[in-house]
Amino acid sequence: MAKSKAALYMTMIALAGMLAGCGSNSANTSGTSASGHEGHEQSSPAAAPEAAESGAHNGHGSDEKAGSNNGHGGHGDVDGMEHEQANADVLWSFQSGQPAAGAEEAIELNVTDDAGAPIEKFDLNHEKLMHLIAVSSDLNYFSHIHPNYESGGKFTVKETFPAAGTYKLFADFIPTGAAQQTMSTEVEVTGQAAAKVELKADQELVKTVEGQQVKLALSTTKAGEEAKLTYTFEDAATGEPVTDLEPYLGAVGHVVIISGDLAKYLHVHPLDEAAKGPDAVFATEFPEPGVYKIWGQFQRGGKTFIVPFVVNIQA
Ligand SMILES: [Cu+2]
Repeated sequence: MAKSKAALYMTMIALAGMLAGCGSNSANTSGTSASGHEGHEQSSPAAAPEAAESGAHNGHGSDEKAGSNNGHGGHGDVDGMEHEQANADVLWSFQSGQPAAGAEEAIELNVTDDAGAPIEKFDLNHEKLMHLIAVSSDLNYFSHIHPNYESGGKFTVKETFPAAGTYKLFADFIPTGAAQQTMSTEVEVTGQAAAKVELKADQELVKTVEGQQVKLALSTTKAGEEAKLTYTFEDAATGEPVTDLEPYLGAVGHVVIISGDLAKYLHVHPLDEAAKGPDAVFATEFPEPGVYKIWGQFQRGGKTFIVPFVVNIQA
């Protein structure tokens, strides 16, 4: 990339960051992606509970930190307010300067330490070095993708934002020897906006997705308590329990939870990663009262599917 272009790039990122900070529009759901684990789906990853308080980290430097409590790793903090270890920083670059709705955008993430030196080594976490979740500000659009590691702390990935508006992107990764990090940014996408979808708690936590009837039970709907999320699957046509769920990124399912104000991000892995159904159980803790959207991402018959639910968490 030529120098002048790089400069323009950075300017645009800063601009995008500023725009993102002051408004929120909506975007649409892209629907379920048929392709394995990459792509846009209306759902998400899962894992041991890693709660993250997502700060904001824009191209111009405001920092967003997400504490993380990685269930297998055992480090990170639940409330995400502080983390001592491994303060990573991510510089986000959008190749076009400002993404346009419907156009494929190349995204570059450069991971550095606090001093600005590249972080070059990362641990695999559920088969990937980095997980990236992009959501529209109304949480109607959800995309779970996996940036490729180039070298020198640089990751690249392509994403097509479906409609205009503000999007929030969360990258989670584990610098070798450090706690899991979640960094985020906001970006304003130009073009045709979609109708904003109201985020409203589901009356009933049951949905039929791609032939499976999926129920979600929460052991508590109170903030600050350990909440077990139990998904139960049955064949929608026959009513038979589903016992042949397949591993997706090394576990029976992946769950991502984001608060309605986009401030809290939790990436939760199953308690028993080898489960095959009819139950898949996850444990986490909702840090604060409010509305949360929960995307469960599962695989059966070689096909991944995403099950979204919206819940209300009380004080
Ligand atoms: Cu992922």
